[in-house]
Amino acid sequence: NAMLQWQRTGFHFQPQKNWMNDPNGPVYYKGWYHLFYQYNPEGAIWGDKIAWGHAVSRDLIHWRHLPLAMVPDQWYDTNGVWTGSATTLPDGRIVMLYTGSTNASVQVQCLAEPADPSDPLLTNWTKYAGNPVLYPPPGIGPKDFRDPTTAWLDPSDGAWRIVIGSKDDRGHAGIAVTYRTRDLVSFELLPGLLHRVEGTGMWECIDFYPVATRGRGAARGVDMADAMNENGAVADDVVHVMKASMDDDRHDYYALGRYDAAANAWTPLDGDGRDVGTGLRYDWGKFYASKTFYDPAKRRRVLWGWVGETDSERADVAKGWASLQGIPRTVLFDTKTRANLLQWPVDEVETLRTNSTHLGGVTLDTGSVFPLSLRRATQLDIEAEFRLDRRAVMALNDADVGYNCSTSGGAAARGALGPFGLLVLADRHLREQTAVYFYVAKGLDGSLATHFCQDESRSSSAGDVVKRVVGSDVPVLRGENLSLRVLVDHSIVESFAQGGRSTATSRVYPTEAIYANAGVYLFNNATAARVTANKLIVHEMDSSYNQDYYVAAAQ
Ligand code: DQQ
Repeated sequence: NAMLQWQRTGFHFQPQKNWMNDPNGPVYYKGWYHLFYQYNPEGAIWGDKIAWGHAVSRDLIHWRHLPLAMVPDQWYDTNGVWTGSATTLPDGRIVMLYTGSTNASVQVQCLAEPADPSDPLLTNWTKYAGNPVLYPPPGIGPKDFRDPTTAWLDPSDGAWRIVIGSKDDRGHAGIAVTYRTRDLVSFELLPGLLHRVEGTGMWECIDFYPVATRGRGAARGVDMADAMNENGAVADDVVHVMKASMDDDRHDYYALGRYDAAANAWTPLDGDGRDVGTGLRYDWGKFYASKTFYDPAKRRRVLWGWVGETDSERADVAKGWASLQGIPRTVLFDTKTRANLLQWPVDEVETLRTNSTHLGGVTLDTGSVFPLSLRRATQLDIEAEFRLDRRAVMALNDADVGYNCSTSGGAAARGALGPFGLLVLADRHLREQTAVYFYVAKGLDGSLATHFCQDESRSSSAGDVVKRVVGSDVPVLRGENLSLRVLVDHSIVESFAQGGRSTATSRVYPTEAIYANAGVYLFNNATAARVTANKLIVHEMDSSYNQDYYVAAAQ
């Protein structure tokens, strides 16, 4: 449907057509980044014949699509080749562990390896003849056992560990179970649970990885093996992130904790209040089934997340495709707050920047909107920093108490110290707009709290779209400005506040604010404070689907 063509992105990953969901087995191999993904070759909706799509890149931004890596062609995965992870063996070879949905819809774990390890593109895959390698253990439901993590070697015994997500019907608890294996073929269930959180339901796509918390190491990623000493004790400048994709509410939750390998236990640093599912999310918008990998080439940990559609299934079928992947994000421990991760678009995305417009120093009166003059505003990378006028401090007494993005009136509901920020994918009459904004309010204890929200409620005049106000409070430390990074790409707005302490991704479906009719505005809807945009740089972005790039790169 040509009418819907504008919704396709310029620099976010998507297949040429059909349905996509979770990122699978991201890995770096012989100079290439590989992304596999859940894919339905038969249409634009999820189905019972899910296969593994595959693409490769030199830089995580320019992708070359390859043939399907695996399809459901065995009794143990005939209902779907589901989510899995890559493991790099000590000799450099790669293996994949994935979930098969069997002919009886039982969830089993399976092993596959490249048919030709000398092929850097890893085009063909061979499933292990002895599959499946793992069945649901006693006490676990046959349909509640999926999405194996990357395996890591425990130095204490030289054997591999993997984690798989499930649920325990007693207490409707999400659980993480650990297996030990020497050969990735026969597995032993470790006693106890790596973790369990009451009331959170089925945990899909568990991710478990270390981040460094101190010194120069904190600026780099950490591979599992580098986080432990030879006895299997975790280094004291490392914490482990546990992430679960919660099937109940379809969000990716994480927490920081201590991993005790000998005890097969992980414990959240800050107790129950900030446990997996009760505290932090990777993203407050549409972002699910994410997975990290360690990139040895750039010594960083990179996060991929599935960004689904929020329009109707009917609209997806009409346009012939569904879903995007977010721009890959580097993940680091926040050494300033020491309480959260920092997520940031990989540096390589900046190579797409062209035509940069610098507009710093604009002051916005209360209740004002300021249009930016840009050539094209459908593909952007925006860097902005705001400061509230000094008088704002005086207005503090009037600030509302206990603001909440999702129950607020969004960008149109005025308070003393917010909302203010950016309107993107906005038409000339501002009938359609996606607002990315801050709102300063008082916390329940009277202290100052800054909220970072994304308001989708006027993002489209189409009716069959889920439109919400999403976001959360975000830590702002003494002396910091309020900062935003916003990636705009036709039908996706991916925003990062305070250097990546909080993020929000929205799918949007403007009908008027498309092509040359899309614009960007600064706005300040606070009633008591002027706002200055100290810094405002808008980069127009090239498209990444440039096949010539690959002809050159392959030679
Ligand atoms: N998607 C896969 C499952 C996983 C779910 C099936 C998460 O393996 O649990 O497509 O989106």
